[in-house]
Amino acid sequence: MDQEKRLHELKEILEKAIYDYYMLDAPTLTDAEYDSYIRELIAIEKKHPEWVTLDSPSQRVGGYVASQFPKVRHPEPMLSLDNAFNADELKDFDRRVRSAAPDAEYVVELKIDGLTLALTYHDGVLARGATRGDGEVGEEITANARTIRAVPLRLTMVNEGGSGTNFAGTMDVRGEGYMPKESFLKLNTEREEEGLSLFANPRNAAAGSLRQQDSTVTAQRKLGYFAYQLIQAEQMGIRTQTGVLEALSALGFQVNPNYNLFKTIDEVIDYCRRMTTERHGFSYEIDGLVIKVNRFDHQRELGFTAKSPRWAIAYKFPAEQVETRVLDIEINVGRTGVLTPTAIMQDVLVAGSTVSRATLHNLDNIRDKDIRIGDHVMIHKAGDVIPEVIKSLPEKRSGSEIIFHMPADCPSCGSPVYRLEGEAAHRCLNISCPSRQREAVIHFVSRDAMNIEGLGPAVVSQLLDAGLINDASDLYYLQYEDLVKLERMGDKSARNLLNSIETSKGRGLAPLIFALGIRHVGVKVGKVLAGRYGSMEALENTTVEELVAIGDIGEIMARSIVSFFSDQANLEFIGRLKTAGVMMSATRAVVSQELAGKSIVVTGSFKTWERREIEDVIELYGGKSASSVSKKTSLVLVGENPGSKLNKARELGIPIYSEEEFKKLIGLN
Ligand code: 3B8
Repeated sequence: MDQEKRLHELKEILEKAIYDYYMLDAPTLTDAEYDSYIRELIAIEKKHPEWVTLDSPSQRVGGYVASQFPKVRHPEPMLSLDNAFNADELKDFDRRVRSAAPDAEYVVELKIDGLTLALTYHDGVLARGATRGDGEVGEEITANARTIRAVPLRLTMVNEGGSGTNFAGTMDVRGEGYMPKESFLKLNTEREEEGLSLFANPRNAAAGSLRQQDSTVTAQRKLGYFAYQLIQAEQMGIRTQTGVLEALSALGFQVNPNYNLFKTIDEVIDYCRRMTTERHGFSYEIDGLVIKVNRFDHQRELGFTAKSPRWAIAYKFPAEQVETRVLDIEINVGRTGVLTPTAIMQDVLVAGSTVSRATLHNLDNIRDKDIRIGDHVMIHKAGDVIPEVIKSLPEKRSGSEIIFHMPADCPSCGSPVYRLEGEAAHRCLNISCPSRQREAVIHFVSRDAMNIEGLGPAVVSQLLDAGLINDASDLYYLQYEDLVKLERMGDKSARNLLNSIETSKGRGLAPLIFALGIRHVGVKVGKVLAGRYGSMEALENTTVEELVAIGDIGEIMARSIVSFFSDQANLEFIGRLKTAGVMMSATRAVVSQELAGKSIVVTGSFKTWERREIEDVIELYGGKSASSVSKKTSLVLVGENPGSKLNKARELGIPIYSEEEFKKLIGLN
């Protein structure tokens, strides 16, 4: 067959496979098939380098198949648990359970803060260990799983009372791999002495340990494992979750002993309260409790949603507050010139990781909470992630605390700092302020923007300090010889960096618009503008009226956009990008034209897609998604729990499509 024709055919097959896998969650090729097509494609491209394009699936290999571990498909998808954060949400759960299984009983287990690890036994012998991955496909880490002492390599024979466990065939066990607190602290102490980067929490440390190429390293990390699920339990005659835990224990697994059976949700809630205060009393971290309907027949009645069992829920402990001290307040100057005060604090462990900095947002916040340098403060993690100062503890002051003042001059460039009318923020208005430029470059290369890998804040600083770049456009003119001269930049990282910079040229119009850092223009608006204008040039020539007429864009945003494109310096910046070959028009990969010319409004939730994926699906089939129903709407796609858009569609007589009908329309089933 003609090589060029085969190349196109392979690309089509592979693109469809990626689409089916990542967008539809419905894989059509096995990993082995995918790999074999990719190898064939790469072989042709090697012979004909002139045929390689930036959008070839071969270019993705680094991204998707980067892992060193083989992928394995789980025998049953590994689902995740729904969360409950308070007693009311537990009662809601109970109501749902009771409507299907009125006399259900609950087993409550500790929720170990580790990572799910699936073990497969053949004829009683450990054959495979796999991480959760995306729930469908995980990574095979058998050699590393074998190093965990709590993981039996061979199951114990249990043959009492005739209910002998049959080892012939396959047994799949799931549980939580974790790192005990003591091992975690010891590991980080050692790493600190060796000048290595520290793990933020035991869970990350456990994950890092299981993903070691060298399993002797994993062995030294002293991981634990608690088993809680046995896929073939039913076939083995087991009828309850407590039965599973007992059987696992008899087979030689470690089962966490702190589980309890309760008849009512009130007892469960009492227990949750008690464990919330006792949560730190274990030698491993727990982040909540798992509540499961005990009997399998009840579980079956309840079934599953797309992502989670309806018969179980995770009760998550409330965010923790701990005390520490503010040692200093530092100022960071951001991309838009805003001066953000940051508290530098004594290291403290909060919600599982060490924290030493927290944003204080602005001067008003510091004054409202009366936070002074030297103060004792209470901190927590907002959303369990972002460290935040809740309040100061004035009763603990010694008198030597210092009241914070915003500097009169920008700490980065020395130009005067202003507080604009009606704004909480103090700003440096100097657009060539080095700190602002640094942040602008960091934004430009970030994941949702041009997604240039290997270009973290430290490297950006190096490039700016060495005078190799003045702004982000200069990245596209960097030479290999410039890069290798930099400290800590080897031959390989220099090449990789140049590659990612090159790849980013084809990233597309929407991320590029976002990358420009126009005030008020986020990822979403970037997409709207790219979809509407199709090219940078068209956008450069737009007007406030035209922008406002789109509907998704307000007056302030429109002014900001027009003002950005009327600035000569910005146009020159874009010009340098264009000259370097950065793609300036919207050429979104469109798989087909089923939805061409259709404006589609979506409401509700869906089985096949996450809400945020649907817009991409619509675009992939040539359609446009709109946020509100109007006479111009071609159709409204309605999922579960639709909002008021459905009524509006009915009023206006817009065609309404269910998920199934929509899938038929675009030729999926
Ligand atoms: C079903 C049951 C997920 C889990 C589960 O200690 C399901 O049971 C799950 F879809 O993630 N971290 C536990 C823990 C986690 C899960 C579980 N039981 N004890 C845990």
